[in-house]
Amino acid sequence: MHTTVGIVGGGPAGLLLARLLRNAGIDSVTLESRDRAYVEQRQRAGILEQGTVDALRAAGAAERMDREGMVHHGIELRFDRGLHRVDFPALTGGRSVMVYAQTEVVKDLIALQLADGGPLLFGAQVRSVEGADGDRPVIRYVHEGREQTLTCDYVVGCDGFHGVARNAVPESVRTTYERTYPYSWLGILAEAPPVYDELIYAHSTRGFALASMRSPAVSRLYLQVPNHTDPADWPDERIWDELDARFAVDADPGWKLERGPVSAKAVLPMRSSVTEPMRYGRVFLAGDAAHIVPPTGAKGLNLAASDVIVLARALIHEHNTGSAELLDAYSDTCLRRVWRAEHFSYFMTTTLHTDPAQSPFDTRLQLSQLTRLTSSAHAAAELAENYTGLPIG
Ligand code: FAS
Ligand code: PHB
Repeated sequence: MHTTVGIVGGGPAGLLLARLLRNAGIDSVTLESRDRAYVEQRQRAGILEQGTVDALRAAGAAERMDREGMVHHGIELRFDRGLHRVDFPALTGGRSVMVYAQTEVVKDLIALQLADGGPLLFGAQVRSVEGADGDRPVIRYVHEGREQTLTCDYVVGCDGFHGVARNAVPESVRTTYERTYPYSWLGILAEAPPVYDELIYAHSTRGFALASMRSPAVSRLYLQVPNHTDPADWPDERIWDELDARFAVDADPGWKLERGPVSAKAVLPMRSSVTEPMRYGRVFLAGDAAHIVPPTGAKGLNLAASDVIVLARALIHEHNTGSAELLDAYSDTCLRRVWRAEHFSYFMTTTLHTDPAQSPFDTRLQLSQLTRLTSSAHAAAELAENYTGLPIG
């Protein structure tokens, strides 16, 4: 089989790219190793930047998002037992974010792809991507028990941090920059109505906590835990008690979360990672296949989206004009934005989390930074601009 663009991975990056190419009349084949149910229920991100929302709308993939998503015009920061709101539109000239889970974005894109897009194969395990420096790179994969090959004009690795497409970039030209963090997140999904209107990010000497949501009836909550924490050591009541303790503020001593049955519980390690370059010959990397951010800045899913928005623009330009100039600029164009998001995610993570080894001096620096963020419009604007998303491309 041959296709113009072979896409490895059917997560948000691969699915959005397939949609953008289909709308421009460019054929693709998407190979996803897992089954549809697994991909659609995998709990991950919850916040869409303005640019991601705009791209989903332009791609005709936003009808349910616009009906069920929740537009948020700010977040609340809690620290030193006080609370402060960051007003996005006032600080960014009108930008906001959309609360709409990655699971729902993936469901919407899969439904569209199966309805009228190019082939989307589930249970297709890609073994290797070969011939990146030739004219016809080849994807080798196993599907329905049989070894298969897909020849392509271009291959895009959208197969995440544990994917294989990255290996198509020879080690001799590939550099990976990374950082790990001395803590993780314990995340829960609870059938409990959020008692807050916007996301709450809390710094406390007990550790970080985040209150997010999936709907008016479902809460999504996270708390900082030591690395290698076993979720079984955190029964539901212990989680609720700890979250209440970390969100406590003097202005409202009775403030408590609404509790309810916990339907999902998992520990997520924190990692920053960037692989350069994001292109080698006719193979491109996008999303988590190229970079990872700690989720504190809500950038992971949105970086995946911005990569494929830039790449689709470049592939369409080449398809329509024969010029490869945007393809040649792809890696540098994306990496400028990737490193900006890496820094913002690092900043949010190290400012809001309590490193077990940090000194009281370090804690005073964090509180000084948080006070600056909530007392200076200039400092708050830098947070708001990064959180709602910097311009793409
Ligand atoms: P993905 O990893 O989503 O998709 C890659 C796809 O490729 C997967 O479906 C995989 O099955 C498939 N694949 C892998 N190897 C393959 C192979 N050899 N052959 C075929 N298919 C293959 N981001 C946030 O902004 N906020 C969050 O709260 C947040 N929470 C997260 C929690 C977890 C546990 C994880 C792992 C990530 C989280 N992220 C979060 C980041 C996450 O949302 C990613 O940024 C986003 O999924 C990136 O999308 P993709 O690049 O498409 O990669
Ligand atoms: C989420 O809703 O899952 C979420 C929101 C904001 C973050 C991270 C995760 O920074």
